[in-house]
Amino acid sequence: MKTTLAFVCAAALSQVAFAQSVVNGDFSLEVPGNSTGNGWTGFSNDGAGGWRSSGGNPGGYFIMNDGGASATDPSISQTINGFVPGGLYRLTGDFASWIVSNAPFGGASFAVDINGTQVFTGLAGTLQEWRSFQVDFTAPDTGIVTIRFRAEINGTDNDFAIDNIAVAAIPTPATGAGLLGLSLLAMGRRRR
Ligand SMILES: [Ca+2]
Ligand SMILES: [Ca+2]
Ligand SMILES: [Ca+2]
Repeated sequence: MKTTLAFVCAAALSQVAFAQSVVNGDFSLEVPGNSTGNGWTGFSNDGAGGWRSSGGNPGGYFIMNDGGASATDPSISQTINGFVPGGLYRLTGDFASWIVSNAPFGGASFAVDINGTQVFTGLAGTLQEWRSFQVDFTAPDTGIVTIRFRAEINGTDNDFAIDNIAVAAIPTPATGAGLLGLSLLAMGRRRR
C-alpha cells in the first residue's frame, strides 16, 4: 500500500515538474527569416521582417513581415517533442503590430497555430504596443507539438512582432489529488 501511494505521488509530481521548454523563446539568439536556426523556422519573411537583436520586450524579438500576399503568410514555427500525451499545457507570449508604413491597421491579422490548427487571432492594435496571448491545449498522443505564429493572415499587409514565447504544464485535478495524497502522507509521517 505504501509503495503504491508513493508511486502515485511520484507520477503526479513528475507531471507537475514536467514543462517542455521553447528553445530561444526570448529570441536572444539570432533566427533566420526563411530557414531553420536556434530553435525556430522562418517562412516568407522579407527584409523588413526577421530577427532583431534589440528593441523587443525586452532584447531580441522577431518581426513577421512580407508584402501582404493573400496566398502566403509570413510565419515562424517550432516543433517541440516530449509532451505527455493528454497532458494540459499553456502557450503564452507577447505580440505587437509593428511596421509604421502599413498604418492604419485593420482586422485580425495575427494568428497562433498549434499542430496546424488556428487557435488564436489577434487584432491589429496600437502600433508597437506589446500585448499578451494565452492558449491552453491538450498534447496529442504523439507527444509532438508544433507551434506557429503568422502575420498578414487576412490578406492585409499588417506585420506583427513576437517575443517571450513559452510553454508550461497546467496542473490537472488528478495531479492536485496526487499532491493532496503526498501532503497527507507527510502529515501521517509527522504524526508518527
Ligand atoms: Ca526578447
Ligand atoms: Ca497573407
Ligand atoms: Ca507586411
